[in-house]
This record gives sequence, C-alpha cells and structure tokens, in this order.
Amino acid sequence: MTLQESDKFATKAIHAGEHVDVHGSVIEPISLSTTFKQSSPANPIGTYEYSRSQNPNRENLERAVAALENAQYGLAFSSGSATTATILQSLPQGSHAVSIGDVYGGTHRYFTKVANAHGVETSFTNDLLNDLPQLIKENTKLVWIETPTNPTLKVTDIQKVADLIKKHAAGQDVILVVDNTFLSPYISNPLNFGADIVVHSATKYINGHSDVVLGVLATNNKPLYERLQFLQNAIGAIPSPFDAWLTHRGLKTLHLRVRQAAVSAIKIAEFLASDKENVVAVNYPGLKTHPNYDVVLKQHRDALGGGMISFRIKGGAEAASKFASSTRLFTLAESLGGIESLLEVPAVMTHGGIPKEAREASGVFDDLIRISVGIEDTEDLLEDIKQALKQATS
Ligand code: P1T
Repeated sequence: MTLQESDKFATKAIHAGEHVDVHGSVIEPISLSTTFKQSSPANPIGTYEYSRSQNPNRENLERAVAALENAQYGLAFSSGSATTATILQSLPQGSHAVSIGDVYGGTHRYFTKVANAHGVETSFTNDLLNDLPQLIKENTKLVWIETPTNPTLKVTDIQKVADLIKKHAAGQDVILVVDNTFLSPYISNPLNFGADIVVHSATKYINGHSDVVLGVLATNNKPLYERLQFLQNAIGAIPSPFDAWLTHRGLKTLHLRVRQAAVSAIKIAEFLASDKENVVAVNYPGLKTHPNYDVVLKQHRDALGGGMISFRIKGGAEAASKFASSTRLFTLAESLGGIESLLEVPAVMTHGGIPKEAREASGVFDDLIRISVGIEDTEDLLEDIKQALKQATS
C-alpha cells in the first residue's frame, strides 16, 4: 500500500510506516532480535545491523510520526525527556537557549540542572514574543516553545517566533523546537509554522493508553536529523521494539481519541468558566475567551482546544486537594493524554520542583488543578466534575 500526497490524516495514521514481511502479516510482527545477519564482514543482508542503531518496529514508528507531522525524518527515544536531553546534548558547549517559562517541570529541570553542566545556559520568559529580541545573544543556539504550555495552556504563535529568530539571529543557526505533546499531530503541525524540530512525549496522546513511556521528534532539516540520529545511537536512549510497536498501534487511533477528548473538554471548560462561584479562572485554548484564541484559529485543526484543561478553584490549596480526592472517574495521577481521564495538582506534583516564585510567575498557583480529559462519556465526565466541585467547595 503506497500512501498518496492527497491522503488525509486518518488514512496516514493507519497506513504510514507500514511494515513489509515475507509472510504477508497484516499486523506488524515484533522484531526482538538485537542483531542482524551479515553475509560478509560489514555487509548486513538487509538494512539492519544492531538494534540500538535501528530496528524494524522503531523505524516504522518513526516513519509514521514523521508522516503525521509533515516531516521527512523522525526519531524515537526511550522517553520524552530523553528526546529533550538528546536535542540539548546536540548544542555546542557554551551555548545559550531561550525557553518559554511555563514548560513541563522535567524540561525545566533538564535546562537548569543538567544542560548547564555542559555549559548550556537558559533564559526563561513568560512573554516570548516581546522578550526574544533582547534575549538573543551571540551564542544563542536554541529556542524552546511548548504550545499550549503545561499546565497553564498558553498558546504561542510559532510563525511569529520563527520570524523573530530570522530577523534577530540571522546566520546564527538557531533551532526552533516546539513541544507538541499537548495537542498531538492531529490538532497541530508546528513544522508548518516554521519550527525546525517538533517533539512529543509519546507517553501521552500518541501512544494514548498510559502503558508506554516513549519520546519522538520529527524534522525536515537533514543535517539536524543526521546529527540527532548520530546522538540517538551514541547515547543509546532508544525505546524497546515492544514499546515502539505498542506506540505505533496507539498512534493508529490518535485522530479518534483526540477528537473525542476535545469534544468533552470544551463542554467541561464551558461549565467551569460559567461557575463563577467556585472557579477563579479557566485555562482552555478552545474557549473563545482564551487570550490567544486568534492563534488557536490559525494553528489548531478546526480550532480544537485539545483534551487538557487547567483551572483555579476557590478555597486555595485545600480546596484543590479536596477536589482532587473527590472525583469518581478522573483518577488522581500524573501524566495525561490517555483514554482514561486523569487529574493532578501541578504545584505539588508535576511542577513541584520549580521554585515557588518562578512557578507563580507563570501562573502555577497552589489552587491550580490540571485535568486530562479522556474518552469516557461526555455527560458522565461533566457530572463527575460537578459533584467533585460541590464536595470541594461546600
Ligand atoms: O514523561 P516523558 O515521556 O519523559 O515526557 C516528558 C514530557 C515532555 N513534554 C511535556 C509537555 C510533558 O508533559 C512531559 C511529561 N509530562 C508529564 C508526565 C505530566 O504529567 O505533565
């Protein structure tokens, strides 16, 4: 089966990265072999040599992700964090990076506690479009965006950032990286808007079943791809064939899962926004009142807001904690993007490692609750939110 240029997302999700095998298996076999036969020294009989360097299941997943991100090249890693680490490891010693302030806590930790050990310094800003021209230095090599951000769902105009880099850092080879974990390739394709690399914690929507930790990146920049592929092999932070296979299976239903989650999420966000008595503020990109809704219209498929919502509950940390322990269907746990609904309190969970001042500057207050809307029935999820809110604020 050969995909055509005109094939739409759902067709690509099912068929991109399709395997070929001698038995004609419709479903891809899992290739567990760590090593592959050679006919004479340094002459593998096929395209594979050793499974850290490449493996059929990983290669097919990489091709599928690349196809969904409109990219020529994809690479898969043992986690989203390993993907981040490999990109940062590719920077020359003494480089400078600029990152959006409100990034996933683990990404913030990598920038501030690991990348700095090999001389990469990072400036964080909560107003990237305004601050970027002043923040760019002679040694700036990378700009990191998460859109929407984790957990306050701020949306950034990727094209505007790409244009600023072109204008203020021409000839400096600055790489623009977009973490697209919260939307998945179904809702947005950052490479279309000028990003050089798109990254995902595939642990979330791409796999979608909360049973694999895995990361992926995609790019159209061949030299960059080759450098990252070299590091992928040299560092060895690769996923197992089974994890690559599971993730590829999950990816095939991405469009159905993400659309359903977004259909429920807008209903829940609208309800929360209407409950002025118990809710201080709601962050959801699908709401027309979202401060960056104009960018959502441009960057997101059908103006979908995705499955992630965060909101501030009245009653502070205590009410947040009570809410988090009062839901029936939403499980209190870190992570997101699975078929099941989850919730968490970022200030003491995913973003607990960020100093309070920096955390609050990006909107992560003690009363903020983050929910990942799964694909259970919309009405049941809404009822669960309503009853938990009642319990937490009564
Ligand atoms: O967990 P891992 O696959 O290593 O991915 C890290 C990561 C990267 N980028 C974003 C936007 C993320 O949300 C994550 C992981 N996030 C969580 C575990 C969480 O609950 O937010």
